[in-house]
Amino acid sequence: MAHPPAADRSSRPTEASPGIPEPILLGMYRNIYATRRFELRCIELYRQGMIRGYLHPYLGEEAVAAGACAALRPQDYIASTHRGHGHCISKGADLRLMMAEITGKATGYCKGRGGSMHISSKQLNHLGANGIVGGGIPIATGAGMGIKVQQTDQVVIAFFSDGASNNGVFAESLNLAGIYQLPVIYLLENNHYAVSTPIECATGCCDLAGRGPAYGVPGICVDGNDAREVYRETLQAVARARRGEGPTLIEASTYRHGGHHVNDPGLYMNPETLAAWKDRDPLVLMRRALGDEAKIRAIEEQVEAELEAAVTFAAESPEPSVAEFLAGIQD
Ligand SMILES: Cc1ncc(C[n+]2csc(CCOP(=O)(O)OP(=O)(O)O)c2C)c(N)n1
Ligand SMILES: [Mg+2]
Repeated sequence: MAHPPAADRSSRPTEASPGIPEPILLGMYRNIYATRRFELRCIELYRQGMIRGYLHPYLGEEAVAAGACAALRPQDYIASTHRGHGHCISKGADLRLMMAEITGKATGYCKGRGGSMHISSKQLNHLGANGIVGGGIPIATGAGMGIKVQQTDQVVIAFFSDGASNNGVFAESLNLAGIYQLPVIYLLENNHYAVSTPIECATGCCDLAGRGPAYGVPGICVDGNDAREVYRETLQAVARARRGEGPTLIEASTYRHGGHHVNDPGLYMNPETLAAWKDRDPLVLMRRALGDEAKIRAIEEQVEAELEAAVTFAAESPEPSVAEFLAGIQD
């Protein structure tokens, strides 16, 4: 099944980065690189048995979270998915607490109870990754309603993918957000697959951004492999939301670099299509856009040090006690 590489659907040129301050560009590169390296390390740890359960890599999609979260302030919220490591890192997570959580340790973000698919953090205003496909969409919508009632200028990003956009909660949430003009950015990461089902087999109309106007919500299509484009469009959507002008649906076109989860070889993916997308690797695009080798190397060295510290922290952290598992549960 052939899917056009993102460039073909891009709504604007991506060669330069006019108007984006260098600290933002460097920050986006840091988060793309940190996500890439964090996940590759997680896959190694998974093979060694240090990580158990499911692990859904975000490899190839990192620019979406990096670009979108760069448009947020710390007090803004996100809601995430089962493929959520990149959202968490780009929202400012401490790699040590993430690694401890994913390895099921008591020092993790959720005391080791959540694991890869259920990281949340009050401190980061991260409303949670979610093992229920589409589960984050109504949570983000509810947070948007809360912001509206409290009359702050915060915004929420709901990250989700193409499969989730076929769930009923997507339609219900957009409808509600359209009625109440909620400050929510619905960020649809179209990686063209739900497990092994290509998007063409799951919907009669692949223009997913086009679903927004049906609810009075502007729908925008961006190149999800280019963090700069995701950033620019999210920034505009965020500005509209802060002004009280309501929600936006952004469809970021991107592609997984492998199967659905760590144990899925993705044999159903067309190798030529995959190779075309890998030619537009978000990490390489961002590196090219920056061009400053010394600054790139400094970021990478810093991330490598943080990552090693995170692995050591997780390895040396205790398992949660049985008593701790029951704490916080009410009859
Ligand atoms: C409500 C619900 N239905 C089905 C599943 C099983 N499931 C897990 S991931 C997945 C595919 C999700 O596809 P998409 O929303 O495109 O996310 P992606 O994996 O591409 O990031 C499915 C069907 C689930 N976890 N929750
Ligand atoms: Mg998908």
